[in-house]
Amino acid sequence: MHFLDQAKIYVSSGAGGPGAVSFRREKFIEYGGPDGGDGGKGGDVVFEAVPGLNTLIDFRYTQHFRAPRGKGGAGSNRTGAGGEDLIIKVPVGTQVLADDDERTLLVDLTQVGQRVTLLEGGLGGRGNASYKSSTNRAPRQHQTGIEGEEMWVWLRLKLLADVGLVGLPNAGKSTFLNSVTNASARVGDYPFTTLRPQLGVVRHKGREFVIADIPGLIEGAAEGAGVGDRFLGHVERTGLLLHLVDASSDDPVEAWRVVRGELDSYGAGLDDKRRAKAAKALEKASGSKVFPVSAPLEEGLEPLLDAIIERVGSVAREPEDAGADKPWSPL
Ligand SMILES: Nc1nc2c(ncn2[C@@H]2O[C@H](COP(=O)(O)OP(=O)(O)OP(=O)(O)O)[C@@H](O)[C@H]2O)c(=O)[nH]1
Ligand SMILES: [Mg+2]
Repeated sequence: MHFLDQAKIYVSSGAGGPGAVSFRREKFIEYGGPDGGDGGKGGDVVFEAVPGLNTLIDFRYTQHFRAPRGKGGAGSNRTGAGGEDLIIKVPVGTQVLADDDERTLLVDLTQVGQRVTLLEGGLGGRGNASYKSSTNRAPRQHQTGIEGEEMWVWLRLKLLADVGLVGLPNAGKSTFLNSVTNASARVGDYPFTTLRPQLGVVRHKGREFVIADIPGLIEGAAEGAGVGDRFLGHVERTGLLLHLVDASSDDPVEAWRVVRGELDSYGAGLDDKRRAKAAKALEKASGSKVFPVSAPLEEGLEPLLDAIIERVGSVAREPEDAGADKPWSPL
């Protein structure tokens, strides 16, 4: 199956049906009065996340999606039928983005069966029956129905895997995927055998999880080298990254470093994202401010120390009266 993780489509909701102008005509009933019904509502445009799909390829062939309009109202106070909602089925992990410079996120479909209405159909117009009043017993007024809405949107698929597989090209990622999952990814003794993300399901000790294999990263991937970091979005949402390093390479440590570097320079940084998320969750649970730090990398230490100083301010001594030349001892 072909893989496509971005597509631009046009969507429009249905216009409301027009209200009817009609008068009751029956034998023996004079001045039967207005009985034109309201128009039906136009169809909505709805996105639904469905299982078993992992590509947006279908949207390469069909780009226009129009929900039908509502039917017109009719005599005898009959309301027009509503236009059916247009359900656009997309893979789980699809985001719908506005066609603006910021690519504003409109819809994020992360769960199977999730349905989100993007555009509402227009309301049906009022029929003339609804204009009847004590002063106007034979109104000819009616409404035509509200227009639908239309827009161009981007679909972006971010595969939802539990584990993301990263590493240099030719590190053995696809071989690993094939050996632990049901996948049959292409393996080759040359870089960039894998050009698009692959998913595999691991069944281990009664548990199941999904691994995503993405094309290899090379130095400069964040700036577009190789196939770039285009596919890192697919492992952005995984809870865990599995970094595969070829132990037989000339310099495995350097290989590890290159990939780490690319992960760090990707967008806001995959690491930072995860760290920020964890920090936020901790903050929420504890009600205290959380300071993410890495002691070995000496990251985040400064703000933490600043905050400590702020709080213990009155007892923190100036360095000169701390007896700096004597080694510290608890006794
Ligand atoms: N000796 C040995 N060779 C391996 C191992 N795993 C993979 N290989 C070989 O390494 C080469 C690359 O394997 P792939 O699985 O295609 O590597 P990849 O990381 O998916 O490569 P790209 O998709 O190109 O980024 C192939 O020739 C594999 O047969 C391993 O554990 N040991
Ligand atoms: Mg591969």
